[in-house]
Amino acid sequence: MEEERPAIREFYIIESTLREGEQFVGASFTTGQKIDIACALDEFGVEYLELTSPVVSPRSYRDLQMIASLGLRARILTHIRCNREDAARAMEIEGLHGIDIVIGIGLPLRRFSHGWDIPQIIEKAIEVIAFIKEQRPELEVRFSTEDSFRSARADLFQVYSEVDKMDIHRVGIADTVGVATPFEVYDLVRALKQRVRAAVEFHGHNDSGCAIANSYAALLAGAQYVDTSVLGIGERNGITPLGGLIARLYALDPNLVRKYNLKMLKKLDEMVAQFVGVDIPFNNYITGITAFTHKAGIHAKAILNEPSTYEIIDPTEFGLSRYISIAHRFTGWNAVKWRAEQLGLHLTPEQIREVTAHIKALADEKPLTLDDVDTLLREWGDGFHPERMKAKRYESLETRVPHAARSHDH
Ligand code: HCA
Ligand code: CU
Repeated sequence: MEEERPAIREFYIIESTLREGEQFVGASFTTGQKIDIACALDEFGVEYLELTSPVVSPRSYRDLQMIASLGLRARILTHIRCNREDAARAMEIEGLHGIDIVIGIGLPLRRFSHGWDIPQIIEKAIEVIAFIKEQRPELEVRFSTEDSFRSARADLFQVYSEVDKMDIHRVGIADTVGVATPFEVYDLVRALKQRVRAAVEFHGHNDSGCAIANSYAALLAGAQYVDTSVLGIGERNGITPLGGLIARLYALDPNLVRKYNLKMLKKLDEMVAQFVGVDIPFNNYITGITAFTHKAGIHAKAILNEPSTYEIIDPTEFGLSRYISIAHRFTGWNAVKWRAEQLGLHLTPEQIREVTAHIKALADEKPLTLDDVDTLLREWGDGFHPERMKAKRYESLETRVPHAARSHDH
């Protein structure tokens, strides 16, 4: 019998680097940077770009208009509060494809933010949605509730059922504070899908490290839209990172993400990291410097024979390469042999064994670099052995000390 696979078929990425990402503390994108990000994301192939509300500032308005006029393949959305004024401003934008409306329905927000009760929220939502549908019926409309996981379910379902009657495109649930677990997300999406005709979108923050797993759970439960940002930038420690979601989906089935231009991911991560003044984390999904680095001799041996032994993601699909770290005490014969071959050296099995033992012993004494190992391999290839090499290293160290510094000693 065929194994039953979780069903994720059609899904779309709503890329929010230019909205949620702008709320990251380090972000203050210039118009040029926004265009660069939008074009790169478009080339990557995300289906939607969500941009900051035109109400935020005059430049936000101009930039939204500018990006909506670029004629990108990605559909352009903007994100507004649930009121007529915001909706009216958004509808002035030519080339816009949709409006994402958000409102908080949890008690704290009702009490400390807008102050409306549930019937008032429903009334307001219906008014704003009707306004948009009347003025710009071609626009996609999404209605979402902030902090959905700390809102009472009865309230949530009441609000969603009412707005769903307006025949909107999507309803969104947002884990605004990053408190939800994958099980809760799965459960809520399932329950919501039974109550609405609209497609479901998930937006998840990463405060407790569940953003990717939560987005994945949402998709498994039948959500079709997931919000991401490049490197996950957003409020506090951000939301589901684009690369992390891609990694997660690739791990389920590479065909799910081959609709995207995967080789662009590195460039995207680098670009946004630079614009917001951070480094790509060393352990980042796919693009982190150590993401495809193998160290232990046993791993290296298996990887050299068959990469899938210790890799669920093929780096070459992302235009990246794996790296086998050999300059340490865990190193092994196979990895050292592989490196010697890479360097075009012809060492006998005996020599490989000797040099491997030597690398291990040296690594116990001090940290080694790949350069050190390469030098050793070359010297071994030339017929050197440890004692003669010691002398040689000493010599080369000497010659590296600048003359002026040496003359000082006299
Ligand atoms: C916020 C709003 C939001 C909105 C999410 C959405 C959130 O910045 O507080 O529109 O679905 O996380 O609730 O980003
Ligand atoms: Cu958010």
